[in-house]
Amino acid sequence: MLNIVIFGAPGSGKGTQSQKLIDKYHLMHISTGDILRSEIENRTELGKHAAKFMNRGKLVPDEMVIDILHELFIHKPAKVGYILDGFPRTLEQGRALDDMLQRENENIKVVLSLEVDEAVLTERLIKRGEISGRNDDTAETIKSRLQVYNRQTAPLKEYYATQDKLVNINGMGTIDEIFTRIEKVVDRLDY
Ligand code: B4P
Repeated sequence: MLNIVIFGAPGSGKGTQSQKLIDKYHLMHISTGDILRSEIENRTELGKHAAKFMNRGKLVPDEMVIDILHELFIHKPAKVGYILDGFPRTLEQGRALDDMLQRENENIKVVLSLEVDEAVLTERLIKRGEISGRNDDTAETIKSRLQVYNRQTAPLKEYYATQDKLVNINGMGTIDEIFTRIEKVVDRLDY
């Protein structure tokens, strides 16, 4: 199966490029951010708890997102593969993901890390906040999310580099230019 992790700081284009990957390769999209936002919108207990973290630019506790993933893997098996967007975000989540996939005799084929300068990230997120009104796209929260990324999420790059799965993608330029770089990597994979 073609299981891809799309990785990068907030605003690096994970959601945007995931959509293009789904269209071309027919993968099943798993975005923990989208799932959590839908829980908030539906005012579920999980959503109310998650909002306390997300609105401050913090990560939602590992056990919460790992449980969500677990349920999805059981009830929504992918045919071609998964595109994991925004998960894993901590080493603990990375290890849990490897365990879940291993139980199905599956693994991650590649981790695409979108590399974007912080000034560009901030600019993109502020723009999105103005258009969408997303609660976590405010100047103060963006700063906190970038710090959280550098402290808790970026160490996963080393984890995947050691497994020889990490590919850095230049995430600057137009959406199509970036996707062309991604296609070159994915089309070379054996799956
Ligand atoms: P996410 O929904 O994953 O939020 P994100 O990182 O900001 O999204 P993304 O990176 O996909 O946005 P994109 O660049 O596509 O998570 C939100 C929150 O949920 C987290 O902060 C955390 O609290 C919680 N959470 C989620 N998963 C979790 C987990 N596993 N563990 C714990 N907590 C978790 O888009 C950004 C903007 O840039 C868009 O407006 C887009 O149009 C624009 N853009 C994209 N590419 C562009 C380009 N090439 N040029 C110009 N603009 C571009």
